[in-house]
Amino acid sequence: MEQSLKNLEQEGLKAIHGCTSIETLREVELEYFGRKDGKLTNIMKGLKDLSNEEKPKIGQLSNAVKGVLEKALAAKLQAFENEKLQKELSSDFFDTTIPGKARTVGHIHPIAQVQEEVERIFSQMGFAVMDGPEIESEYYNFEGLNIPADHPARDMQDTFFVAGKNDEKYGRMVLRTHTSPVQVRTMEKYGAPLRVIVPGRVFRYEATDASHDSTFNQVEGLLIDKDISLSHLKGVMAEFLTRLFGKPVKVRFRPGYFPFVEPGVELDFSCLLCAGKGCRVCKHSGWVEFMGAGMVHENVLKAGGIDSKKYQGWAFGFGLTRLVMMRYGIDDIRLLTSGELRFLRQF
Ligand code: FA5
Repeated sequence: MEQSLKNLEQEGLKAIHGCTSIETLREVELEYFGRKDGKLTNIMKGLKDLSNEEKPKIGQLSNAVKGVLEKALAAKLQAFENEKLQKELSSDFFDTTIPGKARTVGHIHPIAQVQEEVERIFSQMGFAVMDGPEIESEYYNFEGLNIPADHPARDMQDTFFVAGKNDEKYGRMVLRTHTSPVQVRTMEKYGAPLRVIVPGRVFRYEATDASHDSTFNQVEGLLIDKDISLSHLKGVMAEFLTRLFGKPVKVRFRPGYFPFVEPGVELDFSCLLCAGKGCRVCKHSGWVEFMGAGMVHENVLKAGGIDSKKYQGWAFGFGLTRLVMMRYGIDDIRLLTSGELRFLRQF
């Protein structure tokens, strides 16, 4: 009995050490300690049948064997668990000494930056910011603005036509050549009084050069109320440009022609570079050409459903892209839509 217990211990240790996985270790544990038919369990169960002389000796020995095997099982289990942990750690290894990867953060395009500033200043003066479709009908782009189909003023803006429907009232579809179509749209929608600006993209079938692009941005302004005159426009624009440039700016009117205003004007502002003395930027005139404007034509008010006997107002339209060029001293308009990051990262 004594010998077979010693053999069992050796055999058990060998089986434990030979295990290659937790699963096989569980099998060995069952083989020796299984409640029903474990090799050691059976010996322990048989202790009661031994003689009084043998009982304590064999009892002690089997407890010792049990202890040795249990210890070996626990050590082997621990070894497997350590191995598993080690594997997990090495696959998830995170080297805290490696320098971090810098995340690049984008920024707002210079045209959008200036547009936001323009919107902020006009909002402070009580103007609402409106929007309109870039694909527009001939009616809103021309007829509604007092430019009939056979009028030579149609040639002032070379137009991209969009293939498709040709409605009897609204005509063909075009890429809007200016933001002015939103004048009639907002009058129809909101009536008078009105105080809005409309920033947006416009398109012209034009050859491009350093100061002309075929896609550019404009800002339209429209104010309709009682007893409105061009002197209000002069005051609003002088205030707007002064806030935008952060120094006092003067404005002046020259006669201008646009079919949708009467009278029509061109507005210039005093050159900021030379303070009116004359330089290369203002072509030595002391003034920079800025925008077209005028009192809204009676026919346009009519198209917008506004009673011209009660209300009148003015409208203006300036090139936002050109303003951005002036603001940042950009000498080629095409850079702004080139997607060239080395250029854009400067702003
Ligand atoms: C107009 O588009 C009129 N709708 C403006 C207007 C509105 C007048 C309301 C009266 C009342 P004009 O074609 O001049 O006007 O264009 C206005 C501005 O857009 C110009 O002053 C210029 O700054 C800019 N612009 C015109 N063509 C180009 C172009 N090809 N590239 C970049 N900017 C341009």
